[in-house]
Amino acid sequence: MMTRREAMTVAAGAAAAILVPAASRAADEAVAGFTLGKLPYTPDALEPHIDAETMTIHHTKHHQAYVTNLNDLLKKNAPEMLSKSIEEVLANLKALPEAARQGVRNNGGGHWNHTFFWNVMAKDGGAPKGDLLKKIDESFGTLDGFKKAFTEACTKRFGSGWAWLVPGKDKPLAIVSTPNQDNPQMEGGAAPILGCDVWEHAYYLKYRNLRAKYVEAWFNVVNWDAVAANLDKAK
Ligand code: MN3
Repeated sequence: MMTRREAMTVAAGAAAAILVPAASRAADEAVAGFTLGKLPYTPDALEPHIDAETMTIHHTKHHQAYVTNLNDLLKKNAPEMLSKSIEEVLANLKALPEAARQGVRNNGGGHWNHTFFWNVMAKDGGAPKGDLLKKIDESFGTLDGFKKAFTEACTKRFGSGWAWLVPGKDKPLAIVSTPNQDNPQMEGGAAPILGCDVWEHAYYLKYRNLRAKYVEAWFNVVNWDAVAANLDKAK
């Protein structure tokens, strides 16, 4: 498939007399808004821990819906935000018209959270080591201590939401949980270094009502190198 820019270049080449001013072309492309990124692996890559059907529906239906709804809301209410980064949009929710604010929070949060989530998982995620492991030990005693506390945050989140590992204040790392598609940055907190989606759509096909079983399996596909890289970025 040809991208829009390539199509324009071809068209411009075929009819050299038609000139598209660069500025208006950029503005036109910006209006397209946010797009659904590709998964960093095939949908079946995380089997048996996360099944391909769940992954496919989660990415192409749920995540896509957040992107579509976010674009629709911004087109109607704040088109200038369509050319911003998703982080900028989420950091400026208060600047949005009130009628659109909660919708952008939900759908923009959904877009950021899922993009982040796909990238902290991998087929062979390895184990935490080096500075990351040291900080986990300092904060939670042991890796098992961390897993226990994180699982508790996942299972105690009432309804839909997320559990996050974030840079801490008293200790190097801390666990927080947020409802809906919120994330710690929305309230001015630091960017998370790991997150787990505990909406039922993330696990119900395979694990039914057993959220703790899903979280236990999910630890097998945590991409610890990505978590370590997120920790480095947070420094
Ligand atoms: Mn989800």
